[in-house]
Amino acid sequence: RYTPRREDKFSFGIWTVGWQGVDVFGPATRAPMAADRAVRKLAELGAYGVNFHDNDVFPFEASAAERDRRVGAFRKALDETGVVVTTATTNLFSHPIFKDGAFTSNDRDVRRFALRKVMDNLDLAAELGASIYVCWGGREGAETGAAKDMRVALDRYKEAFDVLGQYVLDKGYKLRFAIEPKPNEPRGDILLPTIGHALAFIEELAHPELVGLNPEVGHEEMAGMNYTHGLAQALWHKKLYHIDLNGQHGPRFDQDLRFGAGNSRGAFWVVDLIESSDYDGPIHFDYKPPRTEDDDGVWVSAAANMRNWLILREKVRAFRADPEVKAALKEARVDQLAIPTLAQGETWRTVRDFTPDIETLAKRGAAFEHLDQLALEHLYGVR
Ligand code: GLT
Ligand code: MN
Ligand code: MN
Ligand code: MN
Repeated sequence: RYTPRREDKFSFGIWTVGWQGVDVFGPATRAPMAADRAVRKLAELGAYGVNFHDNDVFPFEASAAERDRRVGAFRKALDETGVVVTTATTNLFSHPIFKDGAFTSNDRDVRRFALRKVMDNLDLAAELGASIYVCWGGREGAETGAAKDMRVALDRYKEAFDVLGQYVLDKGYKLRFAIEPKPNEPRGDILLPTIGHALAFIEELAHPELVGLNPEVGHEEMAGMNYTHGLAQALWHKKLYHIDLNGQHGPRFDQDLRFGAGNSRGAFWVVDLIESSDYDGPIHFDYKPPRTEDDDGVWVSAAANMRNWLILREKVRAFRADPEVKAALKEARVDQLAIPTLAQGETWRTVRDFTPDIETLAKRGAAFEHLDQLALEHLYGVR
């Protein structure tokens, strides 16, 4: 009943199941996982696609021969399983040279090398058939005040997207970039901290049509934002290129829990929005199997992401089909918001002296609580 199918388009970052559990207070609790093993195991669980960083497939220091060998093994696993590369990205945060950022490092050589590193992996991404290229600028930021002029840093951030956009156009790649906002961690404060900041930034680029968003549940919730509302605004701007699904318990460190854990009420509305939208990218999970888990636990938690999506999808569909919900929606006048405030041909003159029955309007309840309780009862499984 909750078995993932290809058409569900579930995908995972290679680094998710491959996370060894290193955190600020302790070393790895699990062995390294080769990218090809991750692909094979994810395929067994019913995943359709993957996203990868260059250095999820081969190490930063890899020789050309080593890189080819690792990419070969990765490609073989993809071919043999039919798992698709939907998305790719660059690791611009692990190596010490990126300690002050990549595109916005104060060091120009680091910035130039970062562009080169992205171009190298754009070639591989195009070769493997990716259509979205994620840009998470985890190290683009600061802990201190005077060390970085944020306005100048934004000039350099824009310059990077302009150069990389031109590269993709000149090469004829069918790739679009998706910026992933995050407010903090690993930097004290990260540039482009929320969906809204990133949307405004995109409009200043040379090729805004090549750049959209990859919002992550936990990152928006760390900033106290409503993730579903953020997705809705990204959709409204036609900028929702990709989604990073996971779970988070409010504003605290980035938890990257499996989807459906953490804010499960929020997860219900995420599924509801995506189901009713024209988003047709992968249903992508970017989570971390907790450090407590062994290899078996990794696959239990990986499978649970997809299972939770399917469970919530069933609940959302039942909610939307429920006649009592339909009546409650009507009662809450949800449909009326779709009616333009001015009718065809009307102008400000029409409403310039509009005087409704203020007393009646002020007394009238919105009837939202009944509607929301019906949603919760579907979520709690009693309807
Ligand atoms: C890293 C980060 C994620 C980003 C990945 C893309 S890497 O794990 O925490 O949120 O999506 O670079
Ligand atoms: Mn992410
Ligand atoms: Mn995260
Ligand atoms: Mn993450």
